[in-house]
Amino acid sequence: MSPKDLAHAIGVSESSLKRWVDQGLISAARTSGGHRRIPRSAGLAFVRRYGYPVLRPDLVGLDELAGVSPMAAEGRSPLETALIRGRAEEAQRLVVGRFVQGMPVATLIDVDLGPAMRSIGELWHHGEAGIFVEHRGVDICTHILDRLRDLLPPPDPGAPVALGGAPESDPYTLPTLMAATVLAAEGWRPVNLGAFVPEGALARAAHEEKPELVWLALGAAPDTPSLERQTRAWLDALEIAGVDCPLLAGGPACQILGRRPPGPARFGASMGEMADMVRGFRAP
Ligand code: B12
Repeated sequence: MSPKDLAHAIGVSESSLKRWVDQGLISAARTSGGHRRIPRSAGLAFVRRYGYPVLRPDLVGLDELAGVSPMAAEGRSPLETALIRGRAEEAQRLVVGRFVQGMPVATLIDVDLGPAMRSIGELWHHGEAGIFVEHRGVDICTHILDRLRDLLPPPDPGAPVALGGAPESDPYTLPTLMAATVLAAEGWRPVNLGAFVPEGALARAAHEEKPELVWLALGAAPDTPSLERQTRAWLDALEIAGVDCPLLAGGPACQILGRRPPGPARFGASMGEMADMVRGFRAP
């Protein structure tokens, strides 16, 4: 199957689908021309694993599942539609419903919330008509992530501390909140400093909290040098604070620039990758 066919079949954007392939969530091969091709079995394994409804079975050779949902014509998942239309309760019901069914928090973010926010960005390109939709979408997502945190077991008294946020010039609040939520789900005690964190504040917080992991959510970086500068500034701040622990960086800026943060910082392309990595840092 092509990413386009599978995307349309399950009602998500083609760019989301390609990203999941690149993140390793769906196995795929490349044609000699470099195009991604998804074996039907791998596509179905993904659909079954994450519980996606097949809205256009005809596109993926499942003609026995007759019936075409109107959602497929719009090409949007129910969560995207709820977020775009500002239906906060419905968006929350969809996400919490999948959480209760057992979907890991990292997966919920990688395959549901993240793509829905990216598609809001793609849809409106910050045009005047869309700015309120974007801000409202951020608020709804924030509320949903807070709700997920409430539904998770509280951290053990001895849970390791993870500290993180976004760089000083970075206004993006969701990537760092997503990271905090996933770390909480993994049994850590996250201390989220949010957006716009000055390096001095990071150093002080690190000195006080003695984290075993620091995350850096890179939401905005106009170019690769600034991505590197932001990351090095955080590495320096941790050194000044005398804190020697892994710095795990990732976020929209890395995705947009197609770059990893430099050197000693570890990179996570998705929340799933982050969850896998932190399990290796320590088994809380
Ligand atoms: C919401 C939003 C805003 C809001 C943010 C509000 C808030 N409180 O956070 C505001 C209004 C501030 C904003 C402003 C701007 N924005 Co904006 N924004 C977005 C939007 C729609 C969502 C961002 C978001 O929350 N992403 C969170 C998730 C969804 O990102 P993700 O990459 O999918 O995350 C995955 C991985 O990266 C990883 N990950 C994420 N975080 C982390 C952290 C760690 C530690 C790890 C390991 C992994 C990891 O896991 C995630 C899940 O799979 C994006 C669209 C997009 N593509 O993200 C545009 C987008 C980033 N913005 C864009 C632009 C152009 C702007 C402005 C320049 C607009 C303007 N003209 O003013 C300004 C610049 C602000 C600045 N100073 O830099 C462009 C960037 C284009 C480019 N090539 O650079 C985008 C891509 C929209 C678009 N398609 O045009 N924005």
